[in-house]
Amino acid sequence: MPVYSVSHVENVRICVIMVGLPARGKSLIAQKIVRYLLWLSIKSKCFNVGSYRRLLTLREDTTFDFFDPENEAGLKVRQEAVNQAVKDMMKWFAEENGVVGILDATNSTRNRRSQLLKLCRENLIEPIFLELWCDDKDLILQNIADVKTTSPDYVDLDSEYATNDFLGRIKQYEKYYETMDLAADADLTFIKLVNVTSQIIVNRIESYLELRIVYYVMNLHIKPRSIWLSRHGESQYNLTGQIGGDLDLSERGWRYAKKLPELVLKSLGEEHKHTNLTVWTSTLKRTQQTASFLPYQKKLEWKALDELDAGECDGMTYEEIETEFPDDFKARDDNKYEYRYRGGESYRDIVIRLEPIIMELERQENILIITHQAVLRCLYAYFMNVPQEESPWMLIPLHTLIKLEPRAYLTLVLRIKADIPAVSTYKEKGTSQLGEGSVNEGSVKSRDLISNSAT
Ligand SMILES: *[C@@H]1O[C@H](CO)[C@@H](O)[C@H](O)[C@H]1NC(C)=O
Ligand SMILES: *[C@@H]1O[C@H](CO)[C@@H](O)[C@H](O)[C@H]1NC(C)=O
Ligand SMILES: *[C@@H]1O[C@H](CO)[C@@H](O)[C@H](O)[C@H]1NC(C)=O
Ligand SMILES: CC(=O)N[C@H]1CO[C@H](CO)[C@@H](O)[C@@H]1O
Repeated sequence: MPVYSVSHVENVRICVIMVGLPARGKSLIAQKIVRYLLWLSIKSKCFNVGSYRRLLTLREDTTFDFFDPENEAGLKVRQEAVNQAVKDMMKWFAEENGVVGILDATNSTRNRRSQLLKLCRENLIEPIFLELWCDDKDLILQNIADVKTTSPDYVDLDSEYATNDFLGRIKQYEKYYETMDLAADADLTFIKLVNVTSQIIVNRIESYLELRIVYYVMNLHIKPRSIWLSRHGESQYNLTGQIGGDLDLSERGWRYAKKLPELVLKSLGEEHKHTNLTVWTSTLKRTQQTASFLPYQKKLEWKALDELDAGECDGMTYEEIETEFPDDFKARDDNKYEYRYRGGESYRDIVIRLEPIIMELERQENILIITHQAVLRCLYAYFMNVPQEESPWMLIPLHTLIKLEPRAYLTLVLRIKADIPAVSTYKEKGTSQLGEGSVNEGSVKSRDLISNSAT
């Protein structure tokens, strides 16, 4: 049963220790795991040793020589950075009831790893090593390109300089790197991903939560790709402000459907205009009609993408709900994420049914998803790390195409408006009236390292 109740993970504490040379995508994967677990309401946090190091040194001092194992000053600073990160992580486990902490460091030697192992065991934390091993030169160069354009270490630096410096840094680590090994590390819990996921070695996975993490990383790939999200075009129910149902598009909704292929092309740009997208819709007519003019062969319907089930309130307007079920109306406003419609669903229920969609999305490349407001909010929250208190209130207007481009340290967001009017289906807290009022896109905050650069 894929339900993550708090009691289920009670008393389980896991430390994921990243292992791997620089430019293997460790930070990217560490952040993705955190984002995924937070989305499932499992308290997680990433402790990135690189950011601790940056606080301890000036950038001028961190050219690749700094990473030479013979460079004592450099070694001291790096050791200090690891110590501080570990200390903060232990404090977070103890004082904030953290469940999954990720230590994002190189931890290149067996000796270093055994120290961490000891510390975890002393604190009753399950350690799991996650190694990213790769000897595919193209992949490494691609990672370097990504890091260099987005890492704080290389802001404003010349591109060729940055690449060479980074290659130099990797060489320094290679001097003492020891990979995870089935013989030497037989007793440890670890996952080793070779060339991303061409080969996966899994050793001694014990708890259910560890297994979830393993399953998630097994689905990941790091090929560049984009994900497009759109709500269906305006539907007939807008005339009346009713929710739910399975009605046809309105005339303006059809206009949006006809315009959608052009919006997608615009978002692809001239260079990529021949890119093949796969289109996913829900099983409801309004999403399939919205997809009907798209020139792509591959279209899939997912029941899991259907709109939040409003149960007994299906087909009612918000005003009717307020009159007929005043307590429910208020309860939903008070905690929209948890509120479950009579005989229907809550936002949390949607997140649970979307989990297979997220897994499949991670495995796929370019996907365009046409779905419904509540479902789209949950998907967007996953990619943009939007907290639960905010996600059910996010403004995702009709007739707007959203393109998400996941990168190493952030997700780029492009919103393209179709310029076809539509009614607002946004309901603010405390009213049954529809309309966007004072809420704007600025209220959608992105957290941590995953930032939102809307254009
Ligand atoms: C990883 O990929 C590279 C390049 O494709 C290949 O030469 C190498 O054999 C692969 N390594 C393993 C262990 O699969
Ligand atoms: C949608 O609703 C607006 C006003 O609420 C109305 O002007 C418009 O005609 C409707 N569109 C259709 C045809 O459904
Ligand atoms: C996209 O898919 C179509 C049909 O499946 C195919 O004819 C076309 O060559 C593909 N285009 C690219 C760029 O792969
Ligand atoms: C960044 C990092 O964790 N590096 C450490 C890995 O382990 C070796 C050996 O203990 C240390 O010298 C590094 O500083």
